[in-house]
Amino acid sequence: MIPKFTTAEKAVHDPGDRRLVILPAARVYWIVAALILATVGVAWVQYLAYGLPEDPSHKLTPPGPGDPAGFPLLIRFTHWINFFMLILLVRSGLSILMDHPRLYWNNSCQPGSEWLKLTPVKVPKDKIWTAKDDARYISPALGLPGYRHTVGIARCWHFLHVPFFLLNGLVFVSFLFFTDQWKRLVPGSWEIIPDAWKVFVYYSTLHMPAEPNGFYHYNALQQLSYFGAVFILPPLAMLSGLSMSPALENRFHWLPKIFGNRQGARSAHFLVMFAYLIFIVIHVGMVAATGLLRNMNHITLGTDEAHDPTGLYIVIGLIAFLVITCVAAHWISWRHPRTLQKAEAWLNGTLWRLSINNLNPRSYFTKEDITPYFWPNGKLPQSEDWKRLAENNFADYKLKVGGLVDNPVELSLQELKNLAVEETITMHHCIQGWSGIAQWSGIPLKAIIDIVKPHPEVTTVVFYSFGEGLYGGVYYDTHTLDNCMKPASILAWEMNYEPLPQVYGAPLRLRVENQLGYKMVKWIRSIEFVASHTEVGKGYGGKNEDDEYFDLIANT
Ligand SMILES: Nc1nc2c(c(=O)[nH]1)N[C@H]1C(S)=C(S)[C@@H](COP(=O)(O)O)O[C@H]1N2
Ligand SMILES: [Mo]
Repeated sequence: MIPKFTTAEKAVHDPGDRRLVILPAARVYWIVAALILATVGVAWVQYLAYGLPEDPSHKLTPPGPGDPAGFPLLIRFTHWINFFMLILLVRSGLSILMDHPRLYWNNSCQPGSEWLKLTPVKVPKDKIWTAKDDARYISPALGLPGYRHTVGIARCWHFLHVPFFLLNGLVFVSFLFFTDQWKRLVPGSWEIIPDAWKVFVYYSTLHMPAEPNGFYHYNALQQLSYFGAVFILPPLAMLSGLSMSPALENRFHWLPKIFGNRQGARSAHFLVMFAYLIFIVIHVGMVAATGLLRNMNHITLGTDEAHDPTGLYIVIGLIAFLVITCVAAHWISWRHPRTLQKAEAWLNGTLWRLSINNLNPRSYFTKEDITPYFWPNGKLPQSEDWKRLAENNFADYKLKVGGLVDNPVELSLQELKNLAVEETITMHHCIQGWSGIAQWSGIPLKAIIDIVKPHPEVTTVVFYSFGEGLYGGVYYDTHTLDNCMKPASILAWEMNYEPLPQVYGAPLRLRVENQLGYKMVKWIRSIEFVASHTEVGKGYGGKNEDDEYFDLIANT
């Protein structure tokens, strides 16, 4: 089922160059080698020098009255729901990742400073290379929805799953603690650590320790890894995910610092995904190797039958259903993306509007934090009027402000500068995943609003660009009047103490800090006050919202 791309869409989504590469920085090889040596290497040394340790599984006593036995229906059910959603989250996450296929531990995102590259491209120095140029193709067999530059649709899938994933996890964990089931996962003593090591020495030297019946017990290493998958990875996924939100980063500057910085959080989010993949591979492998039929019966029917194949058949059925779900998701992505976008707006758009969209950004960064690199994005305007104005250094530029206002105005750059100035140093968060910190100086939107006096029915401010969108047509975006009134919402003419360069949006560009980069229109031609964003363009709130299914509210 191949999507029906128009020629323009094909050029964006289905490029000729589809190479998938995985290029870790040299230091990553050293770290991985050191980790393997410190674990498997040490296990082998211990085995060769002292032989196999005593098998700690012998310590497991037969289950007593207060011990968990079997797998209640709710555990089995939430386990499989979790598996389904995890696969969809990983696949949509991969599509998001490939829109900026580089991972860093620094906020600057300077090409060359990555610890992992998923692109063979070296950023050219002799021409403008935008972050959008840099996006990579991923096969729809791996990514949801796959292809190149499909971050809007991928985010709909990713975020639509998050609330249900959390809810399912909450039900699972609450159930554990309402019953005796938590005893399976939560270690009773610190002895679990040396015991898990002993089990590890068995596995890594290719021996099998005695297998406890998982209906009642797990071995020490198994218990520790399940504990990690249930109690450690999910909070890390949540915190690193939240740390990428511009609204949260602007208000709670300590949040991304848990992971070093904002790009550290993005890298950690990726590493959590990677840890889950490794967990799934080992978990499934071990489950198959240690009594496939019995284990399948445990987790489907909840019975302890060693020879009945029913459980296995059910799991094969579940996996077939997962494949059908993935094909259906592919079909929805390309045939009904608007429905997906509306569902996302209905659920998460509402949640964010009621919560983090109300936060005020707090200034925090200083001159020292300004990053040496700042990815450019978008197409430089091709319009004759912009080029003519640029030739004259925008001396003849007039910003037109109108719509539902008492007092429409046209203001030159000098007139704007005489009105009011606000300076900020902030982090830019592009939807693709990269960031950068810069100083901006310009007029607070509040000062313009005070002059034009919007009518009471105005809820939304539209910013039109001289430039065009990805598929042609005027680039524009909208912001709520509330967000325009916030601190650090400015029309900037200065970047890093220099006049705003052309690539970065001269003569004026928007900064509205709690939102993602695509809402910060560059090369601004005019401003219009309207009653609703639905009256403009296709009605979804901006050029990218109209054409690429981006969120109207971009707090995450
Ligand atoms: N007119 C216009 N403004 C635009 C864009 C664009 O394509 N056209 N791209 C947006 C996106 S996606 C981002 S991330 C920022 C990039 O700003 P920068 O070039 O200063 O990094 O500009 C935003 N403003
Ligand atoms: Mo962006």
